[in-house]
Amino acid sequence: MDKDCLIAFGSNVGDRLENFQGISQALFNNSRIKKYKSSRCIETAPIGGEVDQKNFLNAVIRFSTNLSAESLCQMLFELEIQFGRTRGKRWESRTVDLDLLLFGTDVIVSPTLCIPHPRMSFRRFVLEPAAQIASNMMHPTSGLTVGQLLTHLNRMPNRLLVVGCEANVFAMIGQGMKTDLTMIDAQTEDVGNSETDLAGSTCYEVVIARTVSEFQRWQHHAKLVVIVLTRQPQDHLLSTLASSTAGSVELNRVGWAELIQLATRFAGPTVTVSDDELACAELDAAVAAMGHC
Ligand code: PH2
Ligand code: MG
Ligand code: MG
Repeated sequence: MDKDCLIAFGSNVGDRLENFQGISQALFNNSRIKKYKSSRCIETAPIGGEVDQKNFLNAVIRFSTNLSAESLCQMLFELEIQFGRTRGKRWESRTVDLDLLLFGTDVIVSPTLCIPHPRMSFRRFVLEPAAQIASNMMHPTSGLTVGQLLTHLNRMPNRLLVVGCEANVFAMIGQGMKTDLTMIDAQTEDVGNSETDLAGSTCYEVVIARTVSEFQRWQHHAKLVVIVLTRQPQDHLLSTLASSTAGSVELNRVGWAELIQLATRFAGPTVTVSDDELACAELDAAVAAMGHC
């Protein structure tokens, strides 16, 4: 059975257009690839990585293939090398980056593969070209189509809905993020309150959901759900969480698991980080990647 596949192209080193045309030719001429279709190229500002990187040329390519996900990724990896890709630090400049975004509606998590691509659902430089050729393609973990994900990005207020141990989240986000953030209280604040103020602003609001009902109340008013997995032992986490909510809610293992599960199934983009220094850079990059309408 052929799979309907979506891949992302990115290049910010060398002749970017020549790189794109070379990759397009190679894929188009491959006998295992059928129904080749590509979006137009867009020029985008670099997200994450070193500050002095050049702009990217980004595009999205759709095709069907009878290759397995593993063989397809191996083939993309070899193409990257053929086009001069070298690998050093994460998010460094590259001649060609080819990421498998969607492989039918398969969800694959293995040591070598993560499909859907974990950051595709909030990256404007992926969703805008993808919507040109794959608006109706399903993103299996959010349950939204590519077109709906882009609409979500455009319509939702600049707000992060965070699930995680409140004390850790405050410490982590407060410490190291470069994004201009305002913390608001999930319990007392009204969902509609500041939405108009957030429109067109680069400032983001952060709401921490401590209970299932808080999550349910805020989930239709957030651009991105952030799941902060802590490295602390569960029991410690639960007691910190219980004390930080001042006895207002009963938190137990079941409640916590339910909250994480709900967040994971959010009908929109999610990002999962752990409570370490890398998380701030990851979240800053995620916010930057959502861009402006
Ligand atoms: N890819 C990255 C990191 N940052 N920024 C833009 N604009 N385009 C990309 O393709 C891109 C990026 C990691 O693969
Ligand atoms: Mg990439
Ligand atoms: Mg890559």
